Order: sequence, then structure tokens, then C-alpha cells
Amino acid sequence: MEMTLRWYGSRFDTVSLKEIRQIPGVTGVITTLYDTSPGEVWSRERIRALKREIEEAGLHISGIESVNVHDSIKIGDKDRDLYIDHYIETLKNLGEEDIHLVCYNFMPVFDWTRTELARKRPDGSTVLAYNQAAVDALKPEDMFASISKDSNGAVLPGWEPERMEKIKELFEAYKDVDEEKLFANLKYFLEKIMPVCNEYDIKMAIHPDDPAWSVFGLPRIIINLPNIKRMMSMVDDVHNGVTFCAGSYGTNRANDLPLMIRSLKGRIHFAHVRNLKFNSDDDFEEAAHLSSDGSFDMYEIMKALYDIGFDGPIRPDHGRMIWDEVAMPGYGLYDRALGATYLNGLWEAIVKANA
Ligand SMILES: [Mn+2]
Repeated sequence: MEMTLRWYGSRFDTVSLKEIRQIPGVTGVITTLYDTSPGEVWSRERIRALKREIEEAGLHISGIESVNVHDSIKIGDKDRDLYIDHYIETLKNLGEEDIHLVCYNFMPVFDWTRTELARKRPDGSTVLAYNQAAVDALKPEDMFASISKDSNGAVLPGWEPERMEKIKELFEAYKDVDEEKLFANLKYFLEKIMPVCNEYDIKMAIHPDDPAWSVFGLPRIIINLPNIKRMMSMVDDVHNGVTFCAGSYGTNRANDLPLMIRSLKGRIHFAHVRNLKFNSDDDFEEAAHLSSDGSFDMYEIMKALYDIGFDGPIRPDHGRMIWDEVAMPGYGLYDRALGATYLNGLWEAIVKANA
């Protein structure tokens, strides 16, 4: 595996490449062109400039998170072929620049959903949290307003204000899209992009829905092992794989994370590893990466990745806000650096114990 950190680009991220370069064991970044909209073609010039900036800092691009999928593709409306063509063009340009991993998601309307961005934990750190009763009490159009006040001024991925302004229209556009339709639209998309993925050896790694169940009555399909297996078998190509996000699949306590990892051997192209602390089945908060701070056994998760021979990029995921850092919620430097170091320590111990 290669340890990486997510980076939103110098215009958007409070963390610098220099700081990332100084986290022991972190050699790559997972990045994006954060100011592009879903459906826009990424130019080779911009990809090359991003690549150069990262390489000049002594790092490299380990993958893209994300190239977002336009709503027309998820809805399956009349414009989808146009946006799929744009997506293919972007993949081609990434491939030409020697980039071979793309994370994306297929969640309708909302990206990840949380009800609090700064819940205080006993140690005084603040974390993202989710409470089902709080979601049930909200209208979807109020969701954005309810969390944006805690965003430290950052634009949250998937929660861009211009997108949220159109939320009622988006709900209307998705009204006939059920789980079966969403699966069919995902299949259509994957079949169209697989040729370019094969040509340039680009591994597509779908990110799970977070939380891993339906929110506001919208269909959610990338939520558990049977659904992932269905997704992989409906377009059976090694380039059609997954981002194994422990914190997202782990929101549903019925998901056995190490077992899922072992069942997905060869198709996990990217891993997000983080911990959650459950207060009940319907209320969880993001914890430090350390096993004892949350509800997951992080050793077992890393051991499962080791056992399947995982050799892709891995990254610590959302961190707590600690030491008075002000950053995009979940994406400060300090706690993610601690997370990377802890995960590297687990990995070293596993490698040596199995030598
Ligand atoms: Mn994730």
C-alpha cells in the first residue's frame, strides 16, 4: 500500500504540500480540480499544471478524488450521453498524464450527509457527527443551512452552495429514480467508460454512500457487500472497482468491514481508513483513528487489507479538529497526520509479524 493524504489544491486547502511532505511515510496525494463542475471536461493543461505543482513539492498524484458524475448520468435523462462523453474526455486526459486511479460516487443529490460538523468530544476535539432523528426532523432544503454555519468558511465537497440552491429541482428530477433505475444508470455509465479505462489502465473506484442507507427517501445503492458484488458483476472488468471507505460502510453496523475487504480481493483500488464512535445505532460521531477511541478494530481492517495483498493508495480519512486548528471540517492537518502515522505503524507491525 501507499500512504497518501487528500489535498484540495493550493487555492482551497489550508494544508500545504510542504506540510504533507513532512508527514512520515506519506508519499502521494489524492487530489482534484476542486473548482470544476460535474460534467466539465478537465483540460490536459490544468491536469499537467496540478501534477507539476505536486511533483515540485516532492510528492506525486496517487489518484483523483473525485471526478464527479453529472446528475444527468445518475438520473438517466436526455443529456446523459453528452456528459458521459465529457467524462470520457476527462479520463482520457488523465490517462495521457499518467494518472490511473479515479474515485467517484453515484449518490443522488447529496454527497456524504452529517448533521453536525463540530460536535464536541470528551477530550475537547470537535468532529463530524450524524444523528438520524435530527435528519428526520429536517427538510432536505434546510440540510445545507443547518450544517454550513459550522464549515469554517470552507466549501464542502458535494455541498457546493450553487448546487444546494437548486435542491428542490434536484429532488424533482430524481423522483422516478428508484434503486433499480439507479443500478441501471450506473451500468450504462460504466459500460460506456470501460473502453477508455482499459486503454489507459484507469481504475475506477466507486465511493460508498455515506451513511450507507437511504436519506430523505433517495435511493442509495453502494451500501453493502451484495450490492457491491452486483455492481462489479454487472460490468465485470477489473477497472470497475471500489474505494473501500471504512467510515462509510461502517455507518451500518451490519457491515462486517474485515469480511467485506476479504470478499473484494483484487477489486479494492483505493482505501479510506477511519474510525467511528457509535452512541447508538442511529447516532455516531467520527473518532480518532486509534481503535480504542472508536467502535472499529483498526488492526483487523489493516490486517484484512494486508491479507488480500492490497497495493493501492490508502489515506487516513476525516480527522478530528484538534490543537485549535481552523480548517475544512474533517480535513485539518494535525489529526490526519496522526491517523497516517498510526496506520503506518499498524502496517509495519503486520508486515513484520508476517515476514
Ligand atoms: Mn471516504
